[in-house]
Amino acid sequence: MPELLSGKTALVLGVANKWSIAYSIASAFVREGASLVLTYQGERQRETVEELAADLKATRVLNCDVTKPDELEQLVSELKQLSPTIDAVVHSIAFANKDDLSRPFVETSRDGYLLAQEVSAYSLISVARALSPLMTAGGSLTTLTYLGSTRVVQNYNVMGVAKAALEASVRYLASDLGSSKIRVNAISAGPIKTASSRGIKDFSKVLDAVAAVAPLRRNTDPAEVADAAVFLASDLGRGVTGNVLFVDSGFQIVGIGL
Ligand code: NAD
Ligand code: IMJ
Repeated sequence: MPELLSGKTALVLGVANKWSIAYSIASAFVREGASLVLTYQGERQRETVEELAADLKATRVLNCDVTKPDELEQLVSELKQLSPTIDAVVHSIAFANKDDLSRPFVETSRDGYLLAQEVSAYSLISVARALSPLMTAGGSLTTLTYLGSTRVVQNYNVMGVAKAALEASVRYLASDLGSSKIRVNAISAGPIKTASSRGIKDFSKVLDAVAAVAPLRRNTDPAEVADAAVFLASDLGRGVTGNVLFVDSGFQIVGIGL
């Protein structure tokens, strides 16, 4: 099989550990011949991400907390020295206060709302603004979203509202950046066990409920999300922008599943 990303440089934001969806994506990108740059969120993650990056033979590992404009600027200046162009960017970042993912949605505080929006939605806009000038040969920006943006999913709450804003941002960014040949898309993944889902109340029940009714009658494997990300980053995805691509065993089409 020919490599789909050879000659391309990819930046992947959001690897925290080997269960991260971003890690599966990074490893599929390397399999397809991309040269890889990873970022981590602060000193606490550095060692783990550096070890994973070494396994993947990533060319560089850089610090970047997306809520800190100076760190994004620093990232851009280091990338400029590293590679003449960036061809693919993956944004796999979300955060909300844990309390806001278990209490009734109506109790969401202003601070909790703004935090979820800043980290999970606004950061896509700041990443696009910072990195698009480096994507001089055109390219692809892909983010991760979840069905809770358009449907009520128990406990997803403030994250659902942030994902709605993220998906709308994908469309506006796709419109702005299309003339620079930069495509912007989201992958809506089915529930996957990661650090961001493990602690969630009743998450195992969610996994079982999805597998029981999804057309494919199983849960989503992060490798399937990663292969869709390869498609979007590759030339095979050249006509696709402003889209939300569901990689969820088909769960989102189900009305009543028996
Ligand atoms: P994860 O915890 O491995 O990844 C979340 C990442 O966000 C971490 O690497 C964390 O460091 C990063 N992050 C949080 N705040 C940040 C900040 N201020 N600056 C930089 N990075 C920051 O969990 P995951 O499940 O791999 O989540 C990745 C993405 O996939 C998220 O957008 C999530 O909403 C989405 N998603 C997850 C699932 C699922 O079931 N796990 C399903 C659909 C979509
Ligand atoms: C998260 C909460 C509630 C229900 C959920 C999830 N379902 C799924 C997720 C059904 C699939 C995972 N997901 C799609 C996310 O986007 C998770 C985001 C997240 C998770 C945490 C947990 C730990 C924490 N803050 C978080 N912020 C965002 O402190």
